Amino acid sequence: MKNYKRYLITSALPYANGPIHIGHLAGVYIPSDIYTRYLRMKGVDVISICGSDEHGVPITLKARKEGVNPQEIVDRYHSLNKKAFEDFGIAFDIYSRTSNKIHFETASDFFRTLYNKGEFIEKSSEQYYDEEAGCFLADRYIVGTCPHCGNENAYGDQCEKCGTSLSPNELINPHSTVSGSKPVLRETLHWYLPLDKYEPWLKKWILEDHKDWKTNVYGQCKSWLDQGLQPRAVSRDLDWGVPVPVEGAKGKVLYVWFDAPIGYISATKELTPDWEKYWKDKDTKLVHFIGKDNIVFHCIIFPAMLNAEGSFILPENVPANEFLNLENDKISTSRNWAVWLHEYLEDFPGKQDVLRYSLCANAPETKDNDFTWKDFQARNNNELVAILGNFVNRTLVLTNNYYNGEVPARGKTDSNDDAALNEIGRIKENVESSIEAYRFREALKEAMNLARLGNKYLADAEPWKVIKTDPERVKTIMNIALQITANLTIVCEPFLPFSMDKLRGWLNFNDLKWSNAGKSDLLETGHSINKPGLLFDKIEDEEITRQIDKLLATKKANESASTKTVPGKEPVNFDDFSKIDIRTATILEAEKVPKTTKLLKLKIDTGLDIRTIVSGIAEYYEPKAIIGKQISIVANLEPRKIKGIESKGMILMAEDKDGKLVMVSPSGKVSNGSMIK
Ligand code: B3M
Ligand code: ZN
Repeated sequence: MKNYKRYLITSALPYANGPIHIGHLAGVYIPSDIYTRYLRMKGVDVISICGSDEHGVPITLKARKEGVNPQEIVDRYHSLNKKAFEDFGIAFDIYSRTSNKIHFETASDFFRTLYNKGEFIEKSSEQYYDEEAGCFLADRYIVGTCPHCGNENAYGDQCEKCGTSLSPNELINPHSTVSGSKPVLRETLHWYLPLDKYEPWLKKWILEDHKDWKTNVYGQCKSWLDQGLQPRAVSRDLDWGVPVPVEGAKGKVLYVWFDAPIGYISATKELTPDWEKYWKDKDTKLVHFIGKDNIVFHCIIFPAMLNAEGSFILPENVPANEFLNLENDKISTSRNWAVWLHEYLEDFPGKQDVLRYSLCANAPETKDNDFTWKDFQARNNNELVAILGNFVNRTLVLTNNYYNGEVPARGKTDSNDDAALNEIGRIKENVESSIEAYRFREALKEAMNLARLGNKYLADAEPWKVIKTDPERVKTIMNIALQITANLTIVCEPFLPFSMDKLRGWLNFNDLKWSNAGKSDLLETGHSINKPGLLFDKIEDEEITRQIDKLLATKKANESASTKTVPGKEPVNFDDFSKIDIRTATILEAEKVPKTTKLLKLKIDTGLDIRTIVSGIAEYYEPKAIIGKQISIVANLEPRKIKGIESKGMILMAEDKDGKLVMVSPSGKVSNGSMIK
């Protein structure tokens, strides 16, 4: 394996069009944070880059929806998200934004370099145009039916149902999301990156040289490359974004997926004047942390751009995660189906590590996974409290009780002691190799094994019993338990930084070097520790029920919002209204109309007469069940022949949102023929 001089870690730049939720954390930012913290503890040169993606249709659509300027949207969410990451201890060296001047310059320079090298194809073509709104329809401005899976809400750039990347011309029955109108075709000029030209190079670079990439990442790349690459437009007709920096490009901006990854470069420039050593020296290891929907952009398009430019390094790895669901349903910003970081902190103040822990333990590393509040509670109560918290607490409390907080000397060790001490080193190595292989769930499990080891060691050695018979021996036991505790503050640090910081405070131990992990003499004899507090506390059922109820309320609100209430009708005057003869009646007989599925033939008593009405309710009512039922009818509707039967009048029905019909009946008994007015 190559020895790198430095590391450049990037995490996908979230769109500044909504707050950060647990799906973002689990998929991208917790893994990148663990990796970065681990490298920092190793003392290597590492920088971690992130920021807001402030361009593209996701931003302008949100602004349009709220009737505000896009700038207002990105300002709002940039500060909210920056704070959320800080609150959760995500270890970026910079959280920049793509609306910065330095980014405009960097992205324009990049485009111009490629343009001057003749790397683009300049092509005029017909594209969909919304005549009502007066704009071209790219990406999410246009929806239609996916030609691959039939999803009726596929976007112009991607079908979110089957994951296929699309262009607007492939959509069946396309319509504008701006005005809803049917678009027309209009001629427009754009610049294309000829991905087909890079195909042979990409095939070798990914399929041969990067067989080590995660199978989900490698698989997606392979399927793209197998299908064959096409030139891809890198400009758009929009007024929000980085203007295309060449003559004759008025009203055109860079495609957001062209400018956003360059955002990693501009953020590095903003961070340090020494930025080139991170981006242009082959001894830098570049790692992109992303979610699976970003794979093609980071593994194919951006590398092709970097390759075309010529002076930059390429990613060494792109450890993309799959998606996290919430309580069995896809996380969705528009349906408010998410746990938002800022709301979590209001409900669970100070419990950042509990969320970090449960998201990492359950991370969607190889397949989509589900976050449930019950699992969250169990992870806290059965693992953090019962395993880690319990071990640390026993060790620190006993040390305070027996030795007034001073680390006792370790005497002669027995074979159990030696086994435990050896195990510390083995666990450290396992955590390390798992992190380096981007297997963070496994790494966390190993780190927790150190606390498990501690618990087992204490349970076997029983210092609380031995203290009565052999107090000298207890000194050795407690010394070893304390060394395990000190090791925990190192190996658990990447996962649980807030709690380990607390623990180091109680231990009076601050030597946070990864190379210290595995050692059995981190705390010297006579070293003083402080009085501990509780590392974790139990989460009660009520707190979990409250969160589940909150989600149920969201589900309800979504259901009623999706009810399409028919718009109100034009007013009518009272005279017109009173022309309609609405009255009560009783069903005397009911039978299905032969050879139909929907119709019932009803004999009814209207108080005026006994007559026949044919009604389309057979799908909802059994004939037998409605005999004797009192209903409401329009008695003076002109008679009509339905399936050869003369129907005199109409039964009043309420039509539910799903089209289901329910008969309108008086709520108390009245005589047949009573007027309804
Ligand atoms: N803004 C897409 C996303 O949030 C995106 C990533 C850009 S990384 C250069 O899914
Ligand atoms: Zn599809």
